[in-house]
Amino acid sequence: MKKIYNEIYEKIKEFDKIVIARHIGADIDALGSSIGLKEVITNTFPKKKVSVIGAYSSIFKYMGKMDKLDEKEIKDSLLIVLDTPNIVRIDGITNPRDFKYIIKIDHHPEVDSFEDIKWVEEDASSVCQMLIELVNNTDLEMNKVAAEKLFMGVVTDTNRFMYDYTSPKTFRLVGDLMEKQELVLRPLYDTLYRRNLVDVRFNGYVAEHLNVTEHGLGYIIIDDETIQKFGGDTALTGNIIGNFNNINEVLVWVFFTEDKKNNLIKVNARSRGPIINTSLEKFGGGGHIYASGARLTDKDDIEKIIKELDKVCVEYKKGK
Ligand SMILES: [Mn+2]
Repeated sequence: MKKIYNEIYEKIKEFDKIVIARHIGADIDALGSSIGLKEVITNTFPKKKVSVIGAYSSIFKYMGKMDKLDEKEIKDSLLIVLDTPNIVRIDGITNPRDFKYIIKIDHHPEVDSFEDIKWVEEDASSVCQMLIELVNNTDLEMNKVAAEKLFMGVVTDTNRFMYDYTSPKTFRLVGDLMEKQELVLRPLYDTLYRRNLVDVRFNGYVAEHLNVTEHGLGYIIIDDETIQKFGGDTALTGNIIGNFNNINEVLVWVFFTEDKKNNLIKVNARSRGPIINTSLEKFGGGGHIYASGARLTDKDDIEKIIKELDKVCVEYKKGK
């Protein structure tokens, strides 16, 4: 293991221009890891030019701003891809191989091999956790700004240290970080978890209208009219989907959200047992085993996904 820390560190040291990318539909682990790593690199090597690319996230605006990719510099730059297993999900880059050198750091099951060196650990709680580990084992220098971003990524990807991937190592890394960087938790948790009333009302709407099959699949189709009624932002579903965990009658839950502007249906699925990413891969999506998504252009796929995930629940119950 030691070797990979060093290889990554040496490449970061070698390049003057570094571009950091992460997955589309960024979550806090993706944003925290990319912005946190930029902070760590510029803190250690102030002369390097480091750019974090990808779409700006308005719902997570507190995580920070994005940089512009300078096309002319691609061929001389090091690309670091975080939290993203496949090329089509890298936000802002179509041909990663145009970069001079590519490092992939990820905790998703592997899909595409596009990198020169990789550090993929499926049982790491988050990429943010992996980066704390990387910094601890190299001459990269942490600071408080980076520590806060990385901490928030660990907290959210583990759902406040609840998911199975939360390990003794997670607590050791985070505990040590908290102590050394004097992290104060209250403002960080306020940033992450304070909600707008519209989210709470939307949560109530979904709770009220969720269909639940006898096998434990919860599903809801949220049309554009409903989205407009709650303010018009389709990202709203992502804010509340985590609230439907730990319900006796619901094993897997999936939200289909109409995105009229982009003419597609966003699929957001979660599970508290059955493996669901393989099901969504059949519809061009994917993700983690318990948290996956897809984007549909064909409305007929909605019914197919409902059937597929219901079957997954049946098989899971049989196996128990
Ligand atoms: Mn992640």
